[in-house]
Amino acid sequence: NTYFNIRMRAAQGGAHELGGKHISGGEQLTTYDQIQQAVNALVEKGLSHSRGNPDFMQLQIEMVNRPVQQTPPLPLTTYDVVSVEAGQAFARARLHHIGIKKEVIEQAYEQAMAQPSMRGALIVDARTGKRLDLEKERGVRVSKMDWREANFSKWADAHDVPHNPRIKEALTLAAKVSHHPATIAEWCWSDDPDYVTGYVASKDSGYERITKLKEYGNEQGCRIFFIDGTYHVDDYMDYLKEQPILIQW
Ligand code: PML
Repeated sequence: NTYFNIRMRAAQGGAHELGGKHISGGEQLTTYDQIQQAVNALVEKGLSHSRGNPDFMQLQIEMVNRPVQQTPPLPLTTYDVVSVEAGQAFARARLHHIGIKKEVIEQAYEQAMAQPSMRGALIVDARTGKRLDLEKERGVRVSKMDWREANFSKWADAHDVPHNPRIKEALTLAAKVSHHPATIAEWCWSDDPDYVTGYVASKDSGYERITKLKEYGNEQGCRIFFIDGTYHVDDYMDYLKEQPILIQW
């Protein structure tokens, strides 16, 4: 089966490259006969965002050349925390439990916070805390992944998870990232000022949602991949950007 990756990004105040503010983005990986439907869904997503109306939108339709791999979703757990401090402390405890040293967690956190407008991910050596990617203030964008709506719906019903596109997208990304043998853990929260839930994920501990990792109104997100630094970072980035993956329950 030939697949196509459809990508949408929307901004306000002109194109992203010309200084416009990012409003929303999204991707779908579909077969040829589903392209129209995917385009419609992505345009709708770009037009109806809580951050306002875009004045720039770009759509890209690209045939995918590599064979699509499949991977199952990560098991999901939600931890309710009472405050940002409790959530941040809990996230650190989970990362430490996965095997990451406290100094490394702090060093990665500091590096992420030093890049307030970064939309992609930071790749960090899980032993040293050193940043491995060379994407500067942009960070690494994970791409070419999807989870068919019908399959996600069945999974969500069976696990009592809300049918929420944001959760679906985060789960899809986390499953793709953790599927790579170099990945030890991921730590993420949104840059959306109205969304404060984030997660820690790994192959063994699954996708652990933490209900408060920042205050409302805060636009600084975070996405860190802690990896085994003995892997070649170029191969790892190529996997994140180019290897098509479908989540299949
Ligand atoms: C969730 O599980 O509720 C999603 C958390 C991460 C959202 C990341 C994002 O929106 O960019």
